[in-house]
Amino acid sequence: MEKPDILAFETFDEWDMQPMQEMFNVHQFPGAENLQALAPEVRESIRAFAFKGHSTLGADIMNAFPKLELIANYGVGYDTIDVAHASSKGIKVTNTPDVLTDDVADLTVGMLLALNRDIPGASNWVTSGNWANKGAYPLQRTLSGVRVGIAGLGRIGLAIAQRLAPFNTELHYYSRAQKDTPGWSYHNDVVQLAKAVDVLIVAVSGGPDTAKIISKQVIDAVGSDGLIVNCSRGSTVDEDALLEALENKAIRGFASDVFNNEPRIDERFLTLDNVLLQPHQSSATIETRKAMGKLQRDNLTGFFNNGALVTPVN
Ligand code: 8YV
Repeated sequence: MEKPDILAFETFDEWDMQPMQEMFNVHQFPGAENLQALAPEVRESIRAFAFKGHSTLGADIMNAFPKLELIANYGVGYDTIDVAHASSKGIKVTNTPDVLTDDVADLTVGMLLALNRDIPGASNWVTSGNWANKGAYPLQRTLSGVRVGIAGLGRIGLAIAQRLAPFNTELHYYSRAQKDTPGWSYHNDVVQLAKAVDVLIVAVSGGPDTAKIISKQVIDAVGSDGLIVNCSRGSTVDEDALLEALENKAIRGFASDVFNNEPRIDERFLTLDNVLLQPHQSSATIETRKAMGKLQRDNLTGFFNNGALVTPVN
């Protein structure tokens, strides 16, 4: 059987590219502005996208590939993919859930611990010689007994909550429907959740439904003693309102793995001393990235073998 032609977006690690090339004729996406760099016969041969990254994948790109049948996303979030348009054209979309849940939850808890105790600042205190010259580092805050609110109790939000429960925290959450989680307080509104907690963790999926769900009102409700930690998407936060709150110390701190306009994030973040910033790397371990690549390929091969998708989105 002839190998199907597919288009790879962004660069893939060798451990992904090699098996992909064994099964498919892999062509490289030249960028949305540069589609004419693909010969028309190549463009017309492409049957699937091995999508990776966070660029916009809209109707214009999909429509340029008349034989496109499948978009296999490397990642659980697919907010930049126009799934409605894909569905309208009979194009299937898949993602890579579950395999990254633990790593994302681990990094989120790590960000909270690091922000709350200012672990990076304290490390700098030692390496700069301040410990020897100036003495003890300023006192930080405890996590024990703190009220933690999780906005979005899907797979990742739940894994974060399960990790934080043994830290002797009081758990609150917001989600569209109440879950069977005895002892955790449900709020059907994010502002109400923010009012009830000391730490707000953002774990909703990205996309239009959650755009700026962390609004100025939510940020104000978190208050000057509160922290916000974001592991979802930059789009979920009103960044202007957040930056203003951080500059005015209207909240105590912000930790995040995700931003608008990554990697060229708003430069105001870079000058703040009450933030902990990560380069969108919560799933970035060798083990998880290999598992994500395998799941993406399993969707591609399943589709071309017998139409079976492991983790369909639409
Ligand atoms: C990215 C992510 O997919 O899974 C997601 O939704 O945001 C990440 O795991 C990863 O950075 C590759 O682009």
